[in-house]
Amino acid sequence: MDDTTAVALPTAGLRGHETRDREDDLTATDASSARSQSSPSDRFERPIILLSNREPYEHVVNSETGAVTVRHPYGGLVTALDPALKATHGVWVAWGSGSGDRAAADASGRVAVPPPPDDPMYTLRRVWLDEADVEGYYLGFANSVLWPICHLLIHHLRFRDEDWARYQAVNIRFATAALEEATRIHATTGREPIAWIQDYHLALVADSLRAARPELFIHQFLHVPCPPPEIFRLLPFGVCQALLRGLLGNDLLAFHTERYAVNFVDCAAQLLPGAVGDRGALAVRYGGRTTALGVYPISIDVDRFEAFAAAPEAAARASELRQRYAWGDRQLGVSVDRIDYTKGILERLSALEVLWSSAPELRDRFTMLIVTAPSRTELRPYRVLEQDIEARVAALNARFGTATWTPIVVLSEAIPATELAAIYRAADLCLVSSLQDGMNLVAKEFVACQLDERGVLVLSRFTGAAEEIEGAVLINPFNVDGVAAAIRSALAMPVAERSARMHEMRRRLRQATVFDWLDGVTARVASMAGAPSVGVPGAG
Ligand code: GDG
Repeated sequence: MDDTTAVALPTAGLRGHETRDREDDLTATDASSARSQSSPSDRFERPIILLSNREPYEHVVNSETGAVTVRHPYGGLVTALDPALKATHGVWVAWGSGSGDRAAADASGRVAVPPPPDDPMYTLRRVWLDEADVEGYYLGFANSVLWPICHLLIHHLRFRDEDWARYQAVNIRFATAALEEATRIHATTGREPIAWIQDYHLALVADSLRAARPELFIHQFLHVPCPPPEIFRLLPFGVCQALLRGLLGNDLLAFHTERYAVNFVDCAAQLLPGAVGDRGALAVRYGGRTTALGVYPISIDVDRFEAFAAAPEAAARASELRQRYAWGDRQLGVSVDRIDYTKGILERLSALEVLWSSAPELRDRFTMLIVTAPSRTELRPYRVLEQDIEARVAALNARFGTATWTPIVVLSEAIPATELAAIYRAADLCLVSSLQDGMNLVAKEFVACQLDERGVLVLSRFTGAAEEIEGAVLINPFNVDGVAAAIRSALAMPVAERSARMHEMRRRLRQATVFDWLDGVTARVASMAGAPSVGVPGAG
C-alpha cells in the first residue's frame, strides 16, 4: 500500500483539505467513522506490535517557517489499524520518513501518538533509513524486484545484489526494533505481545523474529498478489529461498484471495527444499513448524465513503459535474489510480481510442475523467509512464476532441477524498483496468459512493476485487478490443439492470467493510494465538 496525501493535525472535519506528497497516503482523509473506534481490536487481548514500511504519523518541518505539522496518512490500512493499536496500547514500528521525525522522537526513535492535542494512546517506534537504504531496500529490491514479480510484470524486474543486501539489512533493523519492543512490553506488562507484519517490504522479518523469540505469535498480511512458482523462480535461487523461509517464519500468513494463498503453497513446495505444502488445508510445513495461510479480502470504510458522497457539498459537486459532462443523454466515466504500470492505464487509453474510432456516435456522448496520482517518481519506469500517459491523452484529445468536447479530462492535482467521493457519485461508469492488482480499493469506493445506483463497474478480471464482487462487467485489459466492447455495452446497459447490479453490489459491500476484514483477521489470530504452532514429524 503506497501513496500520497496528507492531513495536518489536528484532525480536520469532513471537508478536511489534503495535500499530496507521497505514496502511502493516497486514500487519505480525516476523521474515521465511529465504528472504527470499537469492536474488532477488543479481540486482541495481547498488545500488538505492528510493523509496516510507512508510518501512521509523520512529523514534517516546514522549510520556510520551521513549523512542525503532523501528517496522518488515512489510507484504508491506517484507518483500520490505528484503532486496534489505540485499543491495545501497542507499538507501531515503521520507517521514520518525515523531516521532523527525529526531533520529535526520543533516542530510541519512540514517540507517543496520536500527538497533542489528542491523547497519546500507543507508541510509534521509528526505524531510521539513510539515502542508500531507501535506494536499495525501498526503491530497489521492494519496488523494482518484488513489486513487478508479484504483479507478473517481469520486464520491469531489475535485480541487483547491492539492493538485496540492503533489503536484508533493513529487514533485520525492523526486526531488531520489534524485538526490543517485545522485550520492553513483556518486562513492563508481563504479557507476551503479538507481531503483525504488513506487506512485501518486510518479507524477512518473521524469520528473524522467530529465531530470536520462538514464543512470539507472528502473522503477516500481504497486500500484493502472490505469483505462481514459474514467476517466483526468476529470482536468484538463494533469494527465492530466503524470501520463502522469511515468510514461513509466520504462524499465520494472510492474502486477499485464495488464488494467492494457493500460489504461495506451490512456491514453497516447489522452490524450498524440505517444505511440504497442503493446498486443501492452506498450510505449509517447514522446519518442524506449520504456517497457516489465511484468506482475508481487504475492504474500505464504507460508512465513511458513503457519508462523503452524501454530504450536501458532494451532492452539489456531483450535479455540477453531471451538468458539465453528462447532460442530456451524455455519460461520464471515471478512473482513479496511482500512476503505476500495474494499473493498465495505457491499455485503458488504447481501449478508449478503439471505442471512439469504432463507435463515432459515442464521440461527444461519453467523456472520461481520469484521476491520476504521481507515484514512486524516483523510479524511471514510473516517470516514463507519466510522460507516456500525458502524450497519449494529448494525442487522443487532439484526434477526437472538438471545440466543445474534450474526450479525456485529466485531474492530476491533489484530490481530497471528499472530492473523490463526489466524482464517484457523479459517474455513470468506473473503469478499472489493472493488469494485476492485489485487491483494488477504487472499485469498492466507487460502489460505496454510488448513492443513486446509476453507475456500471467495468472491472479487470485480474484484480482481487473481481474474485469477490459480483455484478461488475469483467474485462481482460490485455484485450483492448474486448475492453472497448465492454465499455460500449456498459454505456448501453438499461437503467433497471444497472440499478439492480449496483444495488446488490452495495448490499454486499456493506457486509464486507474494512472493519469486517479486521474482525476476521483478529478472530483468527485470537483462536490461534493461544495454541502454539504444531510441530509436524518428518517436515524438513
Ligand atoms: C495496494 C495494492 C490493494 C488514488 N488517487 C487519489 C486517491 N487514490 C486512492 C484511491 C484508493 C487508493 O488510492 C489506491 O488503492 P488501490 O487498492 O486501488 O491500489 P494500491 O495503492 O496499489 O494499493 C492493492 C491495496 O494495497 C490494499 O491492500 O487493494 O491491490 O496494490 O483508495 O482512492 N485518493 C485521494 N486522492 C487521489 O487523487 N484522496
